Amino acid sequence: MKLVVLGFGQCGGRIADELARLNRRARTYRGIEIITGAYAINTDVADLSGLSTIKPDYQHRILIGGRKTGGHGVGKINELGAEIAREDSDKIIEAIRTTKRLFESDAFLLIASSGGGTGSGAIPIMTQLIKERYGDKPVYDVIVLPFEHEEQNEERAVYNSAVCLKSVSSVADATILIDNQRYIRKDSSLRNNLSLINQLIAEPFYNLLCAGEEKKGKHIGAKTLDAGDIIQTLSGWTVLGYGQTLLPVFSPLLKLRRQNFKNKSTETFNGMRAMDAAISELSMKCNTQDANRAMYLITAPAKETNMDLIKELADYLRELAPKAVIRSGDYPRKRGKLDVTVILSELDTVEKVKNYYDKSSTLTPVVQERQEEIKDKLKEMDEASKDIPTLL
Ligand SMILES: Nc1nc2c(ncn2[C@@H]2O[C@H](COP(=O)(O)OP(=O)(O)OP(=O)(O)O)[C@@H](O)[C@H]2O)c(=O)[nH]1
Ligand SMILES: [Mg+2]
Repeated sequence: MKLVVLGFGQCGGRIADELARLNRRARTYRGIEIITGAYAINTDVADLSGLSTIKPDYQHRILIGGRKTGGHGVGKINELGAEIAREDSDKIIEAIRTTKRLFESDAFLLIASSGGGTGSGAIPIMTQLIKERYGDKPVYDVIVLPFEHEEQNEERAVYNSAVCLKSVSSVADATILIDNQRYIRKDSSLRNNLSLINQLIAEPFYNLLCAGEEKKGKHIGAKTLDAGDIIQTLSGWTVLGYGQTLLPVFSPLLKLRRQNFKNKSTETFNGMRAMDAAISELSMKCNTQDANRAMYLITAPAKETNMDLIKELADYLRELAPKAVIRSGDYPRKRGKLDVTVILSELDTVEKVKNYYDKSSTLTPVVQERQEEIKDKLKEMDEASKDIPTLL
């Protein structure tokens, strides 16, 4: 599957940069292309210059709202992020138009955090405009949710998230939810290592996008999972999971073991372990039973996958998501590793999103009142200065 990737704000830009790196990896090690164009869009010049893989010209690192913000961001005011995106949308659309293999691309992937100002304000506006312009391609939005400590200490993070999620969910073909907090569950030192979190966020996309683009026979599985399957799976609220099991590479006994029945169960066990890890490490906590569509991809040495394993994994996922239409595929790759990528989509209940909505309905009047107060105070300042001459 080939994507056009657009990252908005600091978080979105950095994750788009990470995906651009995955594309470089796919090109170097697998000779395939998974991203046709990668763009970062921000109101902050410093954030744009801090990226490393997205091309460093103004058409790929796009500064918006330069006049309004002086290149310093919108300070978490997502209404301003939205307004600026609308005003400068031509710049972004024009950049997309020049993407070399735009017409070969299967979909757009837009990324932003929900808690900031620029990304969370710009992403719904651009999703809508891109959909209007390129109606034949789906538009998927990746939304990164704030850390717990941010939700507790900054009511703007909760309010922005609610507004962003509501807006995005009404325009995007699917909203992929990524909860920052999930990535520091096991190791809280990661909180200060956003770049490692970004790598973990991007990783599941690697095999998922590569599988359907393979041209070499030995890497084509019994059941290929291509762009069509992914498009059929992605709809509405969505989460991703990724898990892996390391396999012994040089085992003289391996060949012998493979021939007997016992070994088959070892292979199945390895696969189940990876699937287990994928499900327990979902990008956001949810109830798997709420999924109406699901998909898994198993990437492993051809000899490590067998029909038993594929069937076992399908049965396992069916138990976890009994309502879901399940699609699956296998992707034969080199020795030493077995990994499973899972998508749970069309979730009909998402507690975390509902919580943002609940908390924000009490915050909405407070935020609006505060904005009125700011306006009143500025008016007072204007009044006080009315008899003072000006130099302009
Ligand atoms: N995973 C991840 N989260 C990030 C990263 N950078 C910021 N965040 C999260 O994103 C939220 C803040 O949004 P930003 O993306 O920094 O904001 P912005 O879109 O640039 O908007 P303004 O700076 O307000 O103009 C917080 O919840 C951060 O924890 C990143 O590189 N990776
Ligand atoms: Mg910023």
